[in-house]
Amino acid sequence: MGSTSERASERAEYDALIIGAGFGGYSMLPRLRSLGLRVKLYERGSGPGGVWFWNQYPGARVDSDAPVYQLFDKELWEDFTFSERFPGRRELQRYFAHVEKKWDLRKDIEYCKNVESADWDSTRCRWLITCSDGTEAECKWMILAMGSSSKTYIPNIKGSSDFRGELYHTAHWPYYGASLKNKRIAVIGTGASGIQVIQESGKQSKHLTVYQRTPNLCLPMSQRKLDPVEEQKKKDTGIYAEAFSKCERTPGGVLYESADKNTFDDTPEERERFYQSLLKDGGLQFWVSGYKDAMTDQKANDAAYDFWRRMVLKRINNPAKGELLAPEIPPHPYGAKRPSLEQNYFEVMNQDNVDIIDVNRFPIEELNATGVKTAAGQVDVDMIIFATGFDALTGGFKDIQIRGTDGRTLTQHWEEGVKTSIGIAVPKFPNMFYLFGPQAPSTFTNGPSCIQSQARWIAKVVEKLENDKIESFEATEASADEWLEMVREKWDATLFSKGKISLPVSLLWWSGANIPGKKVQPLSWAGGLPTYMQMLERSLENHYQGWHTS
Ligand code: N01
Repeated sequence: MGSTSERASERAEYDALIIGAGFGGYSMLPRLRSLGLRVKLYERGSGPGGVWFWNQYPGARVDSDAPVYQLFDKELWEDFTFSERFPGRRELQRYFAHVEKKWDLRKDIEYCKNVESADWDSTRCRWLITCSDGTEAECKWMILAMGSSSKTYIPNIKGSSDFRGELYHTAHWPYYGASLKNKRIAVIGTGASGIQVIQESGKQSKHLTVYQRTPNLCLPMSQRKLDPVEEQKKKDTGIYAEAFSKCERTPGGVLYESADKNTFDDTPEERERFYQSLLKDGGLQFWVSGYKDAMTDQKANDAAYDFWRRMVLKRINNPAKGELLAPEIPPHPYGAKRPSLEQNYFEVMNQDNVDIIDVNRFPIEELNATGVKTAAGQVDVDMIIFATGFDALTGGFKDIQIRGTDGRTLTQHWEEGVKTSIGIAVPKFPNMFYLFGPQAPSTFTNGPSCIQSQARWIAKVVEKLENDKIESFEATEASADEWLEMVREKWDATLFSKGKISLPVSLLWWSGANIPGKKVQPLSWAGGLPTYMQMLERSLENHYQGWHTS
């Protein structure tokens, strides 16, 4: 090993270093480059896409409507048109390749670069970065764009290493593919990934056993092919541009928002018609555009659940399965967990070769050489698929030892609870911003809408700081304390927590409750994207009132 000074001379120097080549990294890189900064992006995968690079499982597709699940720049959308309303992973990968080419991003990206540590050097106001292949770099600005779902979660089940068949997590699906055909398959978990992989397994497998803990109160996707001629017309007549602009004005960064009426303002007949109309066009509208009291009033929420249940039960002819998939007593208030979008989920669950095991009643006791054992018995399978989700929002930060001004890592700081400044920066970690992470509107928004708004703000701030010759920019403790309060207050006003009705918080990955030992707290800002952006702007007023500068 050379001396410190020798090593320093081998260190690549950048003005800004971005970690992650998903929507976050791709939103940041061109913006910082256009400021004239020397920028580099490190990505641990071998290609772009972030979640769309890693989630290779059969059936993976987005549940945000086209055209708003993309970057909103005209030069990108004018010559790329998605072919489906809800694009699949392959098309999303092609989209990232299109962005990379169009913006000539590749020259500033290094793939297969796994960042292991980042240390703040307070004498020089630089981040010192180390990668697992020995690469060292330093930068003034560090942007963490690992996203909300980069660290997978697999429950610790006895005997996992004894299983002799194929075993995958949905987000670590082999790149070369893994056939489901004619196999006996077990799927553990029924979140968004579970629903999608179950639909595919149901089509192809010999037998499928689904291990369900909480039924997914999913909604019809109403997938459809997009007509390129129609889409071109929408581009030419300003409909695309208006859609992207609207995404910056609605709380969820989507094209729709809740109705301006309460549930019981309508008669039962009107209510029925309204619910039907929300379901008719598919997508998340039943959740997002419903009555405005649906997430704050128990009775209003019950009415939505009752309607949803009636619709689902019509599609299930086995009463025992019906009770597991759409139980009489709701598992939680409707929408307090993000509903997924389904295409033929309930028909698949109806099939004779598909079994559902309720793991609340029959917990998984062990995995063994041939399959899965619960109190209901042994099921021998060829493949086990963990669709058990992520250490969401904060997990990705744990893979990098990030040491701030006091030498403690970010993970150590957050062990006592996540505290951030407006969901974009952390006290004691100067010149560091993150995108689509904890205490931002992340979970409650369309990803690209939230990410691009944050990226625009970061680029604007960096430009201003560079012009003002500021070397160090650090969130104040006071602003982080204030933000913590505000996040809690907004959360408490909804059904996500102890608001006006019962508490489903223990069920939510939105609060960290899915990870054993993780502190349970609100991890997303429930006050909407426009309000969030106002808070960011306000923090800069009166000479950067929410920040220390030097
Ligand atoms: O993960 P999840 P996901 N035994 O955490 C269950 C985005 N996404 O990968 O509900 C048995 O939602 C767990 O049970 P419960 C999207 O934002 C988007 O599916 O906690 N089961 C749950 O059913 C999404 O919300 C898309 O009781 C266990 C499941 O595993 C987010 O990613 C596609 C268990 C985990 O579901 C996460 O989705 C995919 C155990 N020990 C993902 N532990 C689209 O855009 C956990 N579970 C379409």
